[in-house]
Amino acid sequence: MKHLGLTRSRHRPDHALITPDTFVRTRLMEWGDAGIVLHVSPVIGTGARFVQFTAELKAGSRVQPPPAGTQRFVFVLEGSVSVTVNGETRELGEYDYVYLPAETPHTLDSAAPARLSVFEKPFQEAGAELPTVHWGNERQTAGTPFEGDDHLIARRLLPDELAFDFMVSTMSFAPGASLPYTEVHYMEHGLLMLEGEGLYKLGEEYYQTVAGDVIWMGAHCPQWYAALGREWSKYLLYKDMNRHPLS
Ligand code: UGY
Ligand code: MN
Repeated sequence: MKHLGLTRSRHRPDHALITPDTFVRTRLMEWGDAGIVLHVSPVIGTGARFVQFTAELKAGSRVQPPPAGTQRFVFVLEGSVSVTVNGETRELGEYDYVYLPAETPHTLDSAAPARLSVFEKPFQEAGAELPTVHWGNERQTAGTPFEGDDHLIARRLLPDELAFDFMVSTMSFAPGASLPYTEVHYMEHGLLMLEGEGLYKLGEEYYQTVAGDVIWMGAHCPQWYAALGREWSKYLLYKDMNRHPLS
């Protein structure tokens, strides 16, 4: 039915579902020859306060830091990338990630094609504590039952510290598990469906959601998810945190 222009993608003032059949590539100065699919930015819906994109690196791509004042979080979806920061180089593979604070000189280099999920946000300073570089692997990160449900596991990929003004986590759902209630909150989300499938309620609408889909949830967008199918489903989730709305 592609020839009729049908798609599951939807763009609403307070949320968006963006499915891979509608991805369009561009380039960004800092990302050199990498293909960039910009999913979420200040121009989406009524506007986002962060940026989410997928970066498709080629063999030999070299990446420079984001614009001044911007933090970067990089999660490896496929392939590997070497990250050099503070005089140290680490090779990141699948589900490895790194958080790079604002004003931190660094480079990313790929010897072979790689696919990365990236979140970037202007840093909101508050107090003397500054966040520092943070590395990890999602699969080696301890999970906790979300609101007491051991069929719904949350993994925080960044330290739960006030110095950080956003969090990236994963949420893993057993088939049939769901968020305990429809959430409505000030904080925004950027989401990448990593594994499995389910039903996402955004505002008043229910969307079939599968691995590869991207979702943006604006401030106060009612949100609920239930996992379908026979496998666990998992999504990567950005959320702003720890800052006064008027600061
Ligand atoms: O904690 C959260 O905001 C998270 N449970 N939201 C979500 O999964 N949509
Ligand atoms: Mn939420």
